[in-house]
Formats: sequence, structure tokens, C-alpha cells
Amino acid sequence: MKRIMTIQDISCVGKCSLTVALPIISAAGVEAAVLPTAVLSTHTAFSKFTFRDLTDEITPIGDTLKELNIDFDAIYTGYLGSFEQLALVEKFINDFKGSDTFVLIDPVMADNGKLYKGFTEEFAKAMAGLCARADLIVPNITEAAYMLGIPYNPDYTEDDIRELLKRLTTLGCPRAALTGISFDEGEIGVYYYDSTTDTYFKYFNDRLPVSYHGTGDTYASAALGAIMRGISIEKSLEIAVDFTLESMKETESDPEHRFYGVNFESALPFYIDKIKANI
Ligand code: PXL
Repeated sequence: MKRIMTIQDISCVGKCSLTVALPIISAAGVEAAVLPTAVLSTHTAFSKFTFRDLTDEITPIGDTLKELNIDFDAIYTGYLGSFEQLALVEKFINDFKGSDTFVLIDPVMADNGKLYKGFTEEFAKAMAGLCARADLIVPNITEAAYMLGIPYNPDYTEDDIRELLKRLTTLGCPRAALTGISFDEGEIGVYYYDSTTDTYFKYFNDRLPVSYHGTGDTYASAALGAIMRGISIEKSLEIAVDFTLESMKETESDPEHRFYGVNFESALPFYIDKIKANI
């Protein structure tokens, strides 16, 4: 069985980061090992929350796993809370990345033109540095703009997106997928560029007239779970679009749960069927 190490926070309530990554990766038939970087009462979009930083645990956990010769087929990072964490996670990647280890970095820090609470433009630049260590990055356009130090432009054309993707790969990561891309109000999806083959891929599905917290984490976890089952990156990005949409549909009847994350649990059978149909 493939094993992914996922490095991100655990938020007790408000489905995101590890509480999303663990079940989705497990449903894909892949082991989810975790390195929790912080414990929060909820994610930071709630009006109040606790935040226990676990930065001091990263090095001893990494060193001990290394001494035990434990290895990972993939390393997946999400929300990271400080410059020090970025540096320690980079060291973790350097220590554990073998020739076959797939590194996925989701540079979680912003959406809809705005940085999340606690993040700065300098942090976005440092996150761009970490992205150089990835095989694939999955930013939204806000995160992409902050990492490249360019203005956020929500009125983009297809050429703009292709240009943005090329620029993202100049950060040092060979492949980039922009999530939440929409050229038509009825559709939303992913636009992907692989600089090793100079090829693009795009996939869209229905756009719902709502937005939910945690969909980026749902998307990245589902894409990586599929990739780890040997499904092509393109097909995996497509499955993740469909699964995220199904998860959102499952949440629509629960409108007050906008901040609580999507009901991806009800869509897991759909995800498992998609994986089975493609392996
Ligand atoms: O879903 C991204 C995320 C993960 N973890 C924490 C967050 C957020 C987004 O706000 O606050 C703690």
C-alpha cells in the first residue's frame, strides 16, 4: 500500500486540513501518515479560535521516522503557519524525498483576492520558495498571484491563465494546477500545465452558486489519493473536480454550514467508484 505523509494543522471543528486529508486519502486506499503542525479549536475563519503551535515537534518526529527508515511515496503539505515551519518542512522534504517520492504542495494562504488571517506578502514569497521543492502545486489564483508578487486579477482570459501557469512553473516546480478556474458562470474547474512536456490540460464541471470553506483541501487530497493509485495526474485532477462538486452538492441542503466544511463524507462512495473505474 502506498503511504502519504501529510503535513498540515488539525482543526478540531470546521472540516479542513487533516480532518479532510485523512479520510479522503484512506478512502483512496492509500495510507495517510500525519505530521500535525498545529492544533486549533476551529480553522481561522471562525470569529475566535485557539492555536497551539507544534513547530517544535517537526524535527524530532522527522528525525525519529528517519532513524526507523520509514519512507513515503508522497509528501503533501497544506496550511503552514510560520516561516520557521516552511523551513522545517523544506528540510523534511529534503530528508525524505527519494527519486520516486511525489511532493504535492498546496500553498494554502488566501482566496478571493485576500490573504487568510495571519499571512503576509512576505510569507507568500517564502511559500513560493517551498514550492520549488514540489512535483505539483495546486494554488488558487489568489495564492498564485501572491506567490508571484503580481496583482490578483479575477477577470482573466484563458491566455492569462496559461501565462500564469507558465510563470508558476518558473518557481522551480515542473507542474502546476490552478484550482477554481472559471471562464463561464455555469462552469468551474482546473487548469493544469506540465512544463516537462509543455502541455496544458483543463477540466470543468458545473459551478454551484455557493462557496464553502475547505474545498481546496478536499480537492488536493482527492487528487493526490488518485495519483497514488497510479491514475494519471490529468485524470486525477478531473476526478478531484467531480468529487469536490459532489461534496458541495451534499452540503447545499445545509446552508448554515458554509464555514463548517463540505459534507465530503457523503460523496466518498462516488470518489471510490471513480478511483475503481480508473485503476
Ligand atoms: O482550509 C484551509 C485552512 C486550513 N487550516 C486552517 C485554516 C484554513 C483556512 O482558513 O484556517 C487552520
